[in-house]
Amino acid sequence: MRKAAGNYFSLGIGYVAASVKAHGYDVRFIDPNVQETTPDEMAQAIRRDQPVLVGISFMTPQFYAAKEICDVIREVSPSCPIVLGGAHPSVMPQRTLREISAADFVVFGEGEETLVDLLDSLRGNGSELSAINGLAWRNGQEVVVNEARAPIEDLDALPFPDRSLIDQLLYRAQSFLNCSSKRGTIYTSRGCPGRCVFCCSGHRLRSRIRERSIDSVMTEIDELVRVHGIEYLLIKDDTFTMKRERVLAFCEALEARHPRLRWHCMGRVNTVDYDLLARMRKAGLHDIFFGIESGNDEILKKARKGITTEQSRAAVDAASRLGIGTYGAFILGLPGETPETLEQTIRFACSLPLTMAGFSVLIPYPGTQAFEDYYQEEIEGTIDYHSFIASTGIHYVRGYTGLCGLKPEDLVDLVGIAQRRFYFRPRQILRMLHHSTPSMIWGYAKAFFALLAKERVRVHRDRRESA
Ligand code: B12
Ligand code: SF4
Repeated sequence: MRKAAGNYFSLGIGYVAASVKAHGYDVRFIDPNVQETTPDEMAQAIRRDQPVLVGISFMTPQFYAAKEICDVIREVSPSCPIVLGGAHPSVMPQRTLREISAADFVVFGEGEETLVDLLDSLRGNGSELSAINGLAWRNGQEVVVNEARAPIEDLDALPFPDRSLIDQLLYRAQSFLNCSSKRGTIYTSRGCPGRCVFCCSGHRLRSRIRERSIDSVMTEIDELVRVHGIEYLLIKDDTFTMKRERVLAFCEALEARHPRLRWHCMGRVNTVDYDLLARMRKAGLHDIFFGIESGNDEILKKARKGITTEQSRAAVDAASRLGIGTYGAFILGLPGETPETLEQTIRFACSLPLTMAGFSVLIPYPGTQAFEDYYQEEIEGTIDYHSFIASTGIHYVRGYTGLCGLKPEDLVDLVGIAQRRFYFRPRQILRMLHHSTPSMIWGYAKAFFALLAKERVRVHRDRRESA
């Protein structure tokens, strides 16, 4: 998983740490993913540092790891308050506190202000716990979920994410079309107005789009270039291209200040056209991510994606004509899928001039509409969070495979088949080579042989089964 997704410095933790530091608190940071810290080493760190509070950030697939860390901390330090934050606790604060008994608090939603309020309250010079918006806490046996905190309006007022917490060279953030190893990530806006059924940003984490000023963004980019030496910037906003005027202003400023910087962003096919992409290209855009999801317009409607296949084709064509690398993401097993619509999606992907494509099985993550639809009948406490990882998520596609008549394992197999049909084409290989640096070619070669090996295993298995 880490290899596939690359590893990222958590901007969320960076933001929260910067805010509490600005209020006079000291922060120590451990990232077990890149520092390979064992639970024992964490226990030692707690004993040594005697923190006034420990915070843990996690997404759903890391649920059990987070739970284990909480247990370790509780054992070493029975009275140290533990607070949980990040995507998973944010979308189910009450349930998280019930399921992780060693934790004391959940900060749900944006954490900068809530955590400062909590620290002040614990020190005895702040508000009562019940008055801190965005906080879930324990009142005896009861879990209390306070009112949500209003989204932070003035993002410029926040200090930049504290990247001094850890050696940034430990991170290898990926865009799949990396053009330099000296890369860094940034968030220039928060929120997404989308409503896609498979995504938390458009559902539980939903909030109006709020933007930082271009000046503030440029000052952070200056720091990334000067202090961290980055040559390739990954803009991780949910949809960077949502507002055309802002993208144009960004391009203007970036070109003037960092004409050699190359960058990647998350686009949306119905918000770009040839002219906009041409301007972005001129300002250094190297590659763009498009969530294309399906090759069938009815399925796109059911997924509430708000785009059409025609818009996807136009966007990918335009980017390709301009020499911008494109990564198209497709989901197999969306609500209402049939074997025919799945086939249409694979064909559609192969018909587009994409540099790369990724296929995954729909996983109804907590916080999404898909989760609520699938789990509406489930009883508390029966969710196995191990399964919320694409490659092992078989159980979680059952709700939808019932609709498309495919067995869950067939849907997983279909991901492999789609990848092979997409990548094992001479034209596709040439297209990728055209966009590659020597180190990327080595990476592609390894991925190519891995796919080939999987194909041999599959053919062998099919032969055995039919014998
Ligand atoms: C960048 C990113 C990644 C990166 C790295 C994440 C990281 N370390 O930060 C990578 C590529 C590794 C990644 C991987 C995955 N991701 Co991701 N990712 C994102 C993305 C696009 C941006 C995260 C970000 O930087 N946000 C900006 C910061 C400012 O916000 P934030 O992280 O939420 O932090 C704020 C609050 O949450 C809170 N907070 C956060 N941590 C803490 C800690 C404490 C103690 C406190 C008090 C507060 C607090 O305060 C912060 C500041 O306001 C989000 C989408 C999104 N809109 O957030 C998805 C998202 C978090 N990812 C998601 C998913 C599903 C995944 C994967 C499971 C996908 C997959 N199938 O492979 C994997 C999991 C990998 C794993 N190891 O298990 C889902 C989470 C769903 C869920 N229920 O958990 C999201 C929400 C996407 C979505 N829209 O559905 N992801
Ligand atoms: S998939 Fe993209 S457009 Fe849809 S809700 Fe999520 S972030 Fe927004």
